[in-house]
Amino acid sequence: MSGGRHLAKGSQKPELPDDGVIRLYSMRFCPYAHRAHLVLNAKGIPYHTIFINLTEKPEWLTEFSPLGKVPAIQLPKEEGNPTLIESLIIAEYLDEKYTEVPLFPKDPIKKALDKVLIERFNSVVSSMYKVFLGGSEAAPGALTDISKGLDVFEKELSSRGTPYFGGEKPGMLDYMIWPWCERSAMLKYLLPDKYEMDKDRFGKLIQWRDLMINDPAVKGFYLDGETHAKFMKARRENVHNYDMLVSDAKRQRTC
Ligand SMILES: N[C@@H](CCC(=O)N[C@@H](CS)C(=O)NCC(=O)O)C(=O)O
Repeated sequence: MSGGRHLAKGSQKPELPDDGVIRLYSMRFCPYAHRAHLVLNAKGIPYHTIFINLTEKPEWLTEFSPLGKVPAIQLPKEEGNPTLIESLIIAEYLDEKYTEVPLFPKDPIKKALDKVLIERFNSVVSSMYKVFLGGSEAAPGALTDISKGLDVFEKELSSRGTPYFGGEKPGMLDYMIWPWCERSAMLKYLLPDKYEMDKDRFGKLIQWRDLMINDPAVKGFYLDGETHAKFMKARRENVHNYDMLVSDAKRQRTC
């Protein structure tokens, strides 16, 4: 909707067609917004994306996202044209509303246990960000904490005996943890010793990662580790290069 550019302070509220299509307020490098893109893509739900500059937020953002965060989705087909925030709430709403491609297990206990695992993944996320933002010297022990956190998921995948947490196809747990798993490929570029996952310790997760990269929903919003690292390195210097991909594409077109 915004041509891939992130709308900032002073920008006009985007004019949207009266087509009843969901609008997703996003930021290209936000892992939480990434979750919403994955669910929408996996379910084949059409949507318009409005990318937001989160350091210079447009004045109108809070009309759609009261806390000024992404993701937020606007639902023109629902009574009163409501918006939803919080990636997990958005994901669960979409799963309940669009049932053709179910992502959470139907069985309430299985669903609840998957939600527990999504919650437990948060500790992996916080350790990852310590390294992403500060490097391993700035966060001693963080790499060990990431591995310890991932042990739980390696064990879980092994005991399920299926290629994905969701079974033969990715399910909600797969998609909810993927944004950070995709970003873990940054470690190779952010750490001096070209970090790679231990193949013996994380054999199942490595196979899972290779399958996930080829999943159509993932492919639809995928960025490689080098690109994520480029954004993150700038962020370390307090530069938020939101339009990095837009400018890259423009440069490619003009040369
Ligand atoms: N718990 C929220 C987290 C969303 C979040 O923190 N998004 C960040 C971008 S990755 C954001 O909008 N930050 C802007 C701000 O906090 O002002 C979710 O799951 O959706």
